[in-house]
Amino acid sequence: MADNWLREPNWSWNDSLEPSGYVHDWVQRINEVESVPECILYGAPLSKSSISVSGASLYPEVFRRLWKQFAAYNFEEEIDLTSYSVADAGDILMHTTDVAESHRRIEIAAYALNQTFPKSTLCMIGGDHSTTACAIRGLKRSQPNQTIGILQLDTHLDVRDPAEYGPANGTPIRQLIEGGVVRGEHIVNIGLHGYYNTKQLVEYAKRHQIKTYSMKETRKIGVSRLIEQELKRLSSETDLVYVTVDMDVLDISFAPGVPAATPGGMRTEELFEGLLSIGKSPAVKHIDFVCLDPSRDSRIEETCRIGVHAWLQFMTGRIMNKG
Ligand SMILES: [Mn+2]
Repeated sequence: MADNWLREPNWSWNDSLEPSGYVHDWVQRINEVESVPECILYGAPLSKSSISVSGASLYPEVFRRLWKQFAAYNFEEEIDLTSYSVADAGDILMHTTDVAESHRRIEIAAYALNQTFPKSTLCMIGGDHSTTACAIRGLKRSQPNQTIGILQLDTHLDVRDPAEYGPANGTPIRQLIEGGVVRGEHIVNIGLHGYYNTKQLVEYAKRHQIKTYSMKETRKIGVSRLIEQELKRLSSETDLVYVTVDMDVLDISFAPGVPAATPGGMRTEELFEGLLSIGKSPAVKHIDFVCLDPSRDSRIEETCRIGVHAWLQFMTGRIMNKG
């Protein structure tokens, strides 16, 4: 059937003889679950749409290989992750060369997952940042009368002109505004800093009332406090919130595997703390993690490990929200 492009992921690393208490023993394949999962994971392995060369399409597979090294238990919060049900729906099959067709498939997959599992939290593993625009369009198509708010953790505004760059990783937010999918005032960007957004792009964001917080302001208020405050505001003004985590929000010294990471960015412990708060918010319907490129990462795969840890923090927050 052409309306579902999801394919079984490579689970060969996950085969173990007996349950060991690690993440791969906890996450189930979607066709194995008996009741509706609380969270559904799916991969969007696309980076042909990246403005600079990117191997982010490789991340969903590396993500699933590395999670084998993480216990399904959060030591700091004393939380057993296995009390939360997570199903892996696999990766969306990408077209070999046709980026527009691949984008269409991501939109359809997000739509279909939301239609089938309206109560589950969705989590997309990218891919470059162009995939976010597709997932949000899919969500909107599934719930056309619902207003969507976006919380974006990013070094960039991602409002470059689609007329010039096309549906690339520098344009997703502007695509959504111009497409009438999300209103500028329902978008919050946290993590901006330094010299990575031109004055013209900042002016575009102001004109469309995108709410922005620099790293400096974020640190002054506190990452968690700011995120909690903005999620509360977004949830009072919109029906559901989509969170997009561009891993380039991280400081370059933490993230060799994110080609667009920059000096002066977020520290890992700040990102982890923020994701706990995001996980705790009942307003969050969908989250994604994008722009992590395993082909640029160090030999010890440090950035990809940060990516898995970041996702687990969100999961921990989800369980804390359940109470
Ligand atoms: Mn971005």
